[in-house]
Amino acid sequence: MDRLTDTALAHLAADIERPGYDRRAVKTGVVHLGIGAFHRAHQAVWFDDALRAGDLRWGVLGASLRSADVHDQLAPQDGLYTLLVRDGETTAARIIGAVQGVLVAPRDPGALVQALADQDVHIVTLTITEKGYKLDPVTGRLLTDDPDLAADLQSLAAPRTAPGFLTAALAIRRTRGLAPFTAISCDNIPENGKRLRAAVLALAGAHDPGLAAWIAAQGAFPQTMVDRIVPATTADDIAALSARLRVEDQAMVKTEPFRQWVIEDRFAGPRPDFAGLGVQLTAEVAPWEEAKLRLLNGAHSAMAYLGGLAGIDFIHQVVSRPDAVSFVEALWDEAQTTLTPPPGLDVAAYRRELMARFANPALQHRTRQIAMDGSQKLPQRLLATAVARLDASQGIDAIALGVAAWIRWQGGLDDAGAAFQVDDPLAATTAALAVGDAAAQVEAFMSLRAVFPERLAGSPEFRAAVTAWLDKLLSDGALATLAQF
Ligand code: NAI
Ligand code: CS2
Repeated sequence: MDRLTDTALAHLAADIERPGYDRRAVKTGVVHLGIGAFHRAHQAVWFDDALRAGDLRWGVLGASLRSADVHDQLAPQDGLYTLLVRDGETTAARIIGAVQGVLVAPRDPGALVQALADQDVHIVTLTITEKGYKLDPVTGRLLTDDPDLAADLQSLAAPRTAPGFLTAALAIRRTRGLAPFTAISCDNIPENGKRLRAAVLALAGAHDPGLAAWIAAQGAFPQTMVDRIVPATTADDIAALSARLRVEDQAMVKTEPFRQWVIEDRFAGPRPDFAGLGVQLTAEVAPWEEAKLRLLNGAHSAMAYLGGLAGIDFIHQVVSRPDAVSFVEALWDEAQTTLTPPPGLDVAAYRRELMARFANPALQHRTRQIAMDGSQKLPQRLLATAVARLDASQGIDAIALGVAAWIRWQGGLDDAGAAFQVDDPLAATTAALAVGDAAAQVEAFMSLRAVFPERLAGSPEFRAAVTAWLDKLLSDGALATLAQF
């Protein structure tokens, strides 16, 4: 079957939305690092909206810092792909034209550095997953013993890490008398802008204190909150779409109708008319970010481990169980008291909307996908809430069950005894801790300072609650434990 290309666009069925602007006239104004599914269903769609509105400065050059997969999917398709928006029975299809090409950084690091240094590039967005920042998840400090980061600290001639690429390109921009770009982290990490800025300043400072001072004074690393559920695409998704399009699209992404992007209003240069496109610009992102991480993502992670242990494949199947819904509501009751909701966020309505989003059966969002990289996710999703609750002398029962399920997951065996691979940068370490009875495991895990802060490790109440739930999970399994909750 032919591939989706610029020439194929004219032959698509009338109900498929098309870019509608002259793609040849589009300039590259954005470089995106980590062009996975989420970027293609979120930021790239807003840049596509800007292009459709007639501002042709915002084409996107994608880059992969690791594999060539997305390059190989998009290159034969002129960068085109389909955004499928699924809601129950309905599926809307829109072809996104914003992506102009994909660089594979390990093949040619210099090409990515030069692209980032281009005078027309004003914005750099990043979705490199939590682990791509090379930061300690608890303290946010640079992992200087990471081999790639150590290499970038030595030399930026051929960068390997995202902070390394940004720093190398900013050095060239400074030499050329260009303004820095605005670097927007779109990963689910707390204080994402501050952390990215700190990583870049640390690297720049190691090479050239003058460069670090220039970036500190003129650069912009706004905080952001990003939200849209984007499950990984499957081979079945591609086959079904190809039958509908009559051309093959290997780069398609599927998502839900909901989308939200809150950006701190701090830019180093030009930007699209974000506000006109429905992006929220604000002085204070933290309250939005905390609400999203602790409510949406906290529930997601807890459901991923409990559901995954019980052999439940998808999130909508988890929330089809009344006991799981009660558990999520209890978790949200605990999280809610720790929030300072921003003006404009009605938490009760937000919770109702989240539950409906989780229940969307057309999304097919795998518990296994969300379970990935838990060591990087737990601190901001569940543990920060636990700290705030304990500081306020409040209970942590539901959070403790979520944490116990994560610990149980590290053993790599589900409740039916089936083995699975724990996909996490700390998997080897956590596997060695997940031995013995509940008390022994909790004792061992509490010394894992990359995940559990002193405040929790030293809390008898936290330890006791996690141990009690882990004991139940080990003896009765996740479903029976949820039923007793
Ligand atoms: P994906 O698996 O499709 O893409 C991940 C991207 O990150 C790939 O480009 C990969 O090469 C890159 N990456 C992975 N490890 C890296 C490393 N160590 N260094 C540099 N790059 C690395 O995943 P997806 O769905 O695009 O999600 C990526 C991130 O986007 C998530 O981790 C999360 O922080 C954020 N996000 C995702 C949402 C979703 O529903 N999928 C929604 C909100 C945020
Ligand atoms: C999920 C998120 O994979 C995960 O860990 O919790 O990617 C979630 O889908 C998004 O944050 C929704 O915005």
